[in-house]
Amino acid sequence: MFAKEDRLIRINLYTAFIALALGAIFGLLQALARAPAIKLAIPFMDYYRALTAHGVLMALVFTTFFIIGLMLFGAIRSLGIPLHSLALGWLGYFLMLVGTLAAAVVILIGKATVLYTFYAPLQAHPFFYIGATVLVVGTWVIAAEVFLTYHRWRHANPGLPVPLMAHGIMVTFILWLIATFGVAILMLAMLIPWSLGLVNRIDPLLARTFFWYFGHPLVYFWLLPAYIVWYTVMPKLAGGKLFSDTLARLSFIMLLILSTPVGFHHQFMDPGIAWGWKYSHTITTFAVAFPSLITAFSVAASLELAGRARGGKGLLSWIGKLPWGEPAFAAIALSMILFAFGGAGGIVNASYNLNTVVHNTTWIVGHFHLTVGSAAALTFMGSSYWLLPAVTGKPLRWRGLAVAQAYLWLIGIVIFSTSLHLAGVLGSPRRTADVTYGGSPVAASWVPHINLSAIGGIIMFISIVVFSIVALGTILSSRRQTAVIPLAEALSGPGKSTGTLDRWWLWIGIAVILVLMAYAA
Ligand code: HAS
Repeated sequence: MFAKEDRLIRINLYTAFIALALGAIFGLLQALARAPAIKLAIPFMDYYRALTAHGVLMALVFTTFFIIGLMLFGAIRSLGIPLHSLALGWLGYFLMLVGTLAAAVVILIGKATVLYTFYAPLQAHPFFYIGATVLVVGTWVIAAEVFLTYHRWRHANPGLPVPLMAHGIMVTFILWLIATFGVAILMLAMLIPWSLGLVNRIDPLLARTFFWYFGHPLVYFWLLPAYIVWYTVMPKLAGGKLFSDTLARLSFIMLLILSTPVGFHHQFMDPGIAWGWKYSHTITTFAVAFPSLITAFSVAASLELAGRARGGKGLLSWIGKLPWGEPAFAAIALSMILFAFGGAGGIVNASYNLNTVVHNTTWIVGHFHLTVGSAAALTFMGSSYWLLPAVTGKPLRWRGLAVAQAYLWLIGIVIFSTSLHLAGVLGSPRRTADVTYGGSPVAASWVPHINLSAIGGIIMFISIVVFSIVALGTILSSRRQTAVIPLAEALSGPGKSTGTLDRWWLWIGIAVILVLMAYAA
């Protein structure tokens, strides 16, 4: 029924997989170059260029293309109608691809070594900024596609609650539009004119503020698709039902309104921002952790229901009854467990006094490999194990390898992230090529941890190689099989009619008011 749409979805997913594989190579090179025990000389480029390529490929390219593929799949399957216009979908894809290639070329030739945060006054070739802008415009075209498709569904189904998956997808794209407003101003009004030489001055603090206006909701643009899978697919993979549809909607809406007015928590240590603003962003930062706490409760309750339905008894023995040998379930469940630690680290980061200790140290690198690198990336890899069969019509190949991939990621990331957290507390700065600081005795305390992190990095690399083998084996397989899409039913909710949580304009209005209060008041 959706054969033409599935082609578009497949190409988005395959592009994401290529970015993941290339990003993993740069990740491995970095881990080996940074470890004093190995000190690998990266071929053809220095550490910072490799770091930029790794960050951009993983954090911006892999995530964006995968999310677009997953969201398009979820939109049409949950609404039960084809896309509004396939041409719009392809236009969005090609814009994203052209933008990515432009930025990638200038990074690889060493003209855009500005890391994935591209802070001024580090300056890149104009093609980097223009490419990134075209990539974002491509995502706006896809957002328009999703909104138009939703509009058609709504027209045909007045008064009905939006299916939960589509609800989460709408929230993801609305949040994305609000977030990318900040990066659009940063690019068009500041970085592009500056890189073209049209203006010769730039205000680094203002540029960072616009970056983090965008950068924090960006992390929820990564997280929301993972949450959509945790709520709408995981209960089914576990063999149970979603605990509460309404709680899921509530957490999506809370993320929508609270994700943007928090950017200053990335700038606690920046001079030039009054303490009152930093304090107000601290409050909203703690508030935005609430939907994640709701998620922890609801998803754990759904899994407990499944575990008990499988015969689990007692306080915790239901956990052992869950299908830990199933590739998609194992990867996604492990990503949840890792996120519990990543989220706790986020609370540390958000506490001003503790932030003074961990800011700009490898602790932060440990934090974001548990969050975007596990809650999001491992969920995306796990989701590929049911998504690829659904969009290719082929069974998943080498299921045992796929299960091993998930556990390898767990082992690798635990070693990698724990050692970086520990090194960070000892004061090891992030984004430095020479970890030893020329043999400084202070640096000697964190060197063993950095060496250990390289072992974690190697295991994570192997995990991505195994993932790539399974994905490629499935894509190239000649076997055919009709896949069942694992969409969960809810134990409770939604009601029969559209509730307040489906009223988009109300929540968009509140989100915009909060943004104005946090940044423009
Ligand atoms: Fe963060 C820095 C605070 C969440 C990503 N964060 C970063 C950076 C990245 C990032 C990339 O306040 C570095 C940026 C850079 O390069 O400079 N972060 C938070 C807080 C949260 C948080 C309070 N971060 C995320 C998520 C990310 C992400 C999500 C990506 C996807 N972060 C910060 C701060 C900084 C920061 C400061 C700046 C630091 C600095 O100084 O530079 C919260 O939203 C976290 C809430 C989450 C929880 C966990 C809930 C647990 C769940 C798991 C459930 C598990 C179950 C187990 C059910 C409270 C939902 C299942 C059971 C079974 C048996 C299977």
